[in-house]
Amino acid sequence: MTSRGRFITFEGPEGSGKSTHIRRLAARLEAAGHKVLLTREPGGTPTGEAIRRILQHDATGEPISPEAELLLFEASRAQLVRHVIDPALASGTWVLCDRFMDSTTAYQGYGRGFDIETVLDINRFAVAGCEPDLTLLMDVDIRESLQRMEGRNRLNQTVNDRIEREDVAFHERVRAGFLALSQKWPRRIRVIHAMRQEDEVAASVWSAVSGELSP
Ligand code: Z5A
Repeated sequence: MTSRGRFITFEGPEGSGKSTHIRRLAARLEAAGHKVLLTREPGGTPTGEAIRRILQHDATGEPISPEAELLLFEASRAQLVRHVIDPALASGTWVLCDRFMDSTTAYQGYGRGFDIETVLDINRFAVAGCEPDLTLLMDVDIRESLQRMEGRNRLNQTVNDRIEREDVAFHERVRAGFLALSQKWPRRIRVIHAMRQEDEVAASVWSAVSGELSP
């Protein structure tokens, strides 16, 4: 019988290096002989990617209410879990996901101000027991996060999306929210200090993964 794969999520403020380090970890796990699937939220399925376009750029031209925003993130997640993550884990694949349920608690709960227990309940409904084995919280201060996003936008000639345009106080609440979650679930959520050189951060990511999950 195939043993179940492992489920690892990356969380943190924008520009904290999630995409960079998820790719590095995938390469290292593959080199160690694991089958790895990389995915992201919102997105990762055709339905989820359509939801992502609506969420990031007000694609309909109509302002999105905070309630609709919360439910759209959860709808993308419900689809991703059932169509991608659960089947992959069942076939023994390691799943690495760029953002997952803790982002909703941090952004819509702590950031927008929805009741945290309500957000946690809706998360539970969406994931139906498919919770991460390990979450790497890439922590950077918000000034650094905003500087990195500016640098990335200059390089790629892109502009900030709808949520990135929120004010500094919003992003500070989100960061504090992530840190509060890491205190609530210290075994699952490991804080990685992501303001160091990229190689040092990658070493901490690997040490958390290999120590916790013995790849
Ligand atoms: N959102 C939500 O509100 N609720 C939810 O439930 C979910 C999401 C799931 C998704 O954005 C948005 O949706 C996000 C939260 C919200 N919005 N905000 N704001 P996304 O997926 O498009 O993007 P992101 O998750 O915010 O991250 P990002 O922009 O892709 O950044 P990143 O992946 O964390 O970082 P990166 O791309 O690896 O690196 C960013 C830059 O920093 C890049 O130029 C790197 O070369 C540089 N970098 C990386 N590491 C370092 C180090 N160590 N030193 C210096 N520079 C570095």
